[in-house]
Amino acid sequence: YVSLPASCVSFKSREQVSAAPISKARFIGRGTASSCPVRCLASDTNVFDEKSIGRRSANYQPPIWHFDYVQSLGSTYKEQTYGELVENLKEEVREMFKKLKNDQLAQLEHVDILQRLGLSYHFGDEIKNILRGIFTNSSCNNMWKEKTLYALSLEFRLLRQHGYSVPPEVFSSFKDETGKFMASMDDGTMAILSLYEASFLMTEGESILEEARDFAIKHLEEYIEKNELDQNDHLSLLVSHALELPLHWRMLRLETRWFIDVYERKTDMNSSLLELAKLDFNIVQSTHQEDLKYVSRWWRNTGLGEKLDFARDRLMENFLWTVGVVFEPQFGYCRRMLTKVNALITVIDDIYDVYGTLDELELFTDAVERWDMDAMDQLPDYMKMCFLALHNSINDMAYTVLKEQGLHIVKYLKKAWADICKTYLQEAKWYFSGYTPTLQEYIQNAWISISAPVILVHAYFLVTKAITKEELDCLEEYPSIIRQSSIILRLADDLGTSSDEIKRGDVPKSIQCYMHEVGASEEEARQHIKLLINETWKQMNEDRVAELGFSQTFIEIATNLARMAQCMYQHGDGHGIQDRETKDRVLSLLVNPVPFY
Ligand code: LA6
Ligand code: MN
Ligand code: MN
Ligand code: MN
Ligand code: MN
Repeated sequence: YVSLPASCVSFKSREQVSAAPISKARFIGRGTASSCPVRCLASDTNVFDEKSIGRRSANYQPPIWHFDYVQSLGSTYKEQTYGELVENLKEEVREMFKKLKNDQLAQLEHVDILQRLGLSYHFGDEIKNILRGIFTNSSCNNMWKEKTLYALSLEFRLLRQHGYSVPPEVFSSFKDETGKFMASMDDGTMAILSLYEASFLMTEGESILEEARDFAIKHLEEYIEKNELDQNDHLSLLVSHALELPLHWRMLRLETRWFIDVYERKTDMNSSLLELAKLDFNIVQSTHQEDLKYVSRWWRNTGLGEKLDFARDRLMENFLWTVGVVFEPQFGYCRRMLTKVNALITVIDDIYDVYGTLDELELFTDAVERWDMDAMDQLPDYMKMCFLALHNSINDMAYTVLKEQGLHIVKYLKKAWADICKTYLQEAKWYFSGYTPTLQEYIQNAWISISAPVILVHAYFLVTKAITKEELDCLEEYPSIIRQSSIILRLADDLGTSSDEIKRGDVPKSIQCYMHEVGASEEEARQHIKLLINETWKQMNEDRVAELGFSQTFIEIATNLARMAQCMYQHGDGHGIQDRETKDRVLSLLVNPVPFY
């Protein structure tokens, strides 16, 4: 079963043993690298114990993206080479803005297209000015009534997206005497599509937007039915894409990659805009590749992928999460550090969910809470590695903030890790005692155990230039926007992963808790969870506007995490299972440049 002496000889030969398909036995020898014979005896007894422990296994597949492959990535689209061309094209776009000065609708469409082509981050000031002007004009002169459904919906969506509070009543004029939305042939499908996308900016209690959404969905579904045969119709393409997931919920980079292809086929497209979009996408991709290569070296140096064979080794997928959360080239450091955070979370989650015994998990939780080297002594070897990797990586990030901003933030980071470990432990206890919590009890714990709070606390420090005391106090209590983002991530994850989790043995997830609590079928429970995701988005939309204390960057990051969750779990477990949609996404976002011809 396991070649015992090997674990006593030297670290090196233990690694060789590891190459054999006896993965789980790898950490059986508790001795250190150069153990003496006495330690060997100790190992002997441990092997005996180990066999009776009966650890679970998730049978995760080894990574499909190998180190050498990742290191070989390199695109020719370097910023230096294309800098001048990009600058000229950007200047052209600014000229377009000027030409549209007297046409509000055209301005809004221009902003929308820039956003969808992934270019809006270059034109932050221009866009801000345009929207401010339009908002002032519409609200001061109460111009809402004068607009077509198409124009109003587009304006409503863009203004709310950028933090303006536009009242939902602006849509009142599109309802008849009985309070129903009017379907008018003149409005057309483009208008209904525009209304549909706008409705996802709704906050709680805005029933008019709820009606608008139901109305739009019904009409768009009819449109698709009628046009089923016409696969090449531009509008059908847009409509079916929108029905799959609304724009407001979509991962930005993937949407950009998709929209570049759609825009190219549009008959009245602007070729400079298209060229800029493609160039920019490829340049951004090349900076992502450098970030990826850096973290891939870091990951290999930790040795965790190799040593902790029971855990998911998913560096590429962890990086994809990060790109979903923050893609702009200037946030490379943040991307690199957040990928480390994700990789550590993924491994630690598997320790708690799959491999660890309850006793071990108690010890690990205690060590993280104490954040103390001495607490490490009590841990089994496999946990020692993980603990020290965590400790080193996180302290390293804190060191950078100390160096650059003079702020001592270890306290905040370690609290986030202690919080997640405590909730992991709670789930393990529930699992081992066979307890099924109520849905509410479950969520109260699980919004933390999904790791979004850890990710977002780190993200805050990685992107905030001027950290304030108020924000720090707020952060410690996890502000609402963090909570909403976490709940969406949790629920989306449960929809995508719980079937496999229950099969291998794991705590009941939201779906099972709800089924148990109200006696619902699995399908009903899934519908209920989807409904909760909808509700949570409403609160998130409110927080996006209300929590002005946080920077726009941070608010976008929190929103993007929820978007990324819906992307990753759109077709099942996209994080654990590498070779389906996730693989195609990695290829199109991180590997292949957009072709020019
Ligand atoms: C999902 O795994 C997982 F690993 C996460 C930590 C989700 C988000 C991951 C990032 C951003 P699983 P559990 C790296 O479905 O056990 O096992 O909480 O999470 O359901
Ligand atoms: Mn492995
Ligand atoms: Mn898990
Ligand atoms: Mn877990
Ligand atoms: Mn899960």
